[in-house]
Amino acid sequence: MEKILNYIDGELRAPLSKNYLENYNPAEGKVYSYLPDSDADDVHEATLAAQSAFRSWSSLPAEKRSAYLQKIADLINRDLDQLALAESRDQGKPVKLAKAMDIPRAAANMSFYASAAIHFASEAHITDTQAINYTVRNPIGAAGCISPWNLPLYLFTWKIAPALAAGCTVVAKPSELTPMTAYLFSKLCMEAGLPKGVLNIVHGLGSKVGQAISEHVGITVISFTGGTVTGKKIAATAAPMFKKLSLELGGKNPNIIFADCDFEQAISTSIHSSFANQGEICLCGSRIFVERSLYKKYVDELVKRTKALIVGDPFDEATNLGAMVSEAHMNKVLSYIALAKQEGGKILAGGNQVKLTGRCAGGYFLEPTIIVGLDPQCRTNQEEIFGPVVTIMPFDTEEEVIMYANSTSYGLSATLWTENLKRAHRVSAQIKSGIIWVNCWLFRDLRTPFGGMKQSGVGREGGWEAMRFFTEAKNVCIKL
Ligand code: TXE
Repeated sequence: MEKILNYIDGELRAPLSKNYLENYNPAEGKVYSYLPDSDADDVHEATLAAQSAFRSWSSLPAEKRSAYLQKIADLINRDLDQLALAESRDQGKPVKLAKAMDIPRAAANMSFYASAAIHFASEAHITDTQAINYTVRNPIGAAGCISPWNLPLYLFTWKIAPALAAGCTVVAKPSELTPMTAYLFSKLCMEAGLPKGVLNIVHGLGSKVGQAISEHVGITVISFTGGTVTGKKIAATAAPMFKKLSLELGGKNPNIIFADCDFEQAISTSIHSSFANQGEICLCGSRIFVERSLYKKYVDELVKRTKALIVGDPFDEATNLGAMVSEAHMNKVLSYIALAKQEGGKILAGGNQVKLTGRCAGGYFLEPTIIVGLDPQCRTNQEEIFGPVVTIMPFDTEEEVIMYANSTSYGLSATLWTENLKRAHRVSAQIKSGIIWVNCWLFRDLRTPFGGMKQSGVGREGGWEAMRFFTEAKNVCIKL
């Protein structure tokens, strides 16, 4: 069985402990490869490599850094099919989704920041006739990038690319649940000739490798995407060391449907925003609020279309929902469905585990699930479930739905469906989320700031925000 290796100082290395963890294919419920069970010693080696590569990488002309990133983007595009298959095998998602979204987006992340590297600029301020100030933005040093399992290569590259473009070197850790595409990515970096030590990838558990990255004094900036509980742990370790932090955490996003919406668009997009990637996207709209006059029509149609979705083998082109990432996560989602029933919820679609036959007989599959009859304040409507489960609730007024939308501790994204332009602006202004989508969902322009409010995180990724995050600003003031 294949053994994944760490990528440290330009070469593939076994973990120093020689210990490995099992890597499951969740669609089959079987181990299909092994990944390094690395620890603080491997992180230390990776950090030393990143520190020693920093001087030359940060002083390389931006055009050369850009060329490396673009070369890696080209190699991702070349290997799109192989990477999509690996992503699907690791994560459980339909391979067609990995081909259409995850892998093209990973290539786009590299390309976007290849361009950003050469267009990045800093500011000058003329203070009347008295002084000229100019800002110098220098890369900080060795950066720690810790990413989750739901969109593995997509989110991994979303962190690494701006760090490298800004001139930082990197110690990165993919999720232990989905290590394969990061391993294939390390081979592409070697093929692209990326200088040794510029990017180091250490595989293993969050409690060992992730914790060691947070603690290491040689890593001065950390970009993390994952659960809110983990984000708190990282902040508790890194903040007293005054490390710069960007934390992209969970969400409990409202999907608000006004009666004047384009019904067909609202329904067909709601199917995606509810169940894409088995609902394992932090931006999924898990709480659907529908204006009362449209409520019955919307619920009936969403239930009908949800029941028609195919839960199946991720390699099958017809499949809409693949496997949940792990047995533990499937059980967590099932426990929330049980909680919803205890809280008085009525299941209108789904609610159960799906048992497939053949290759996927041992896999972790769930039906897409719609629940109604719950209070917006109950736990089901307050806690992140991160699975193919949505609740639908009616509302009467704009004020009421804004209050519901803002009533959780999260504030990542929100979606509004209305043809009334004034209302779209008015409501968007009052919702406390980092992203508001009006009449669309998951539409991304990589130049825009991305991130959450409240317990959905701190800091912003995307565009110049990410480039600035990986640099330290210094002002030079010249008196005239
Ligand atoms: O993620 P973790 P988990 C949410 C979702 C999910 C919950 C928990 O609700 O059910 O989080 O998921 C690394 N120091 N999201 O536990 O642990 C870990 O190895 C440093 C939302 O699987 O947050 C992995 O690489 N790192 C989310 C990464 O953190 C640590 C996506 C994320 O895993 C660590 C995923 C530690 N002490 C889950 N412990 C989103 N916002 O998109 C773990 N890690």
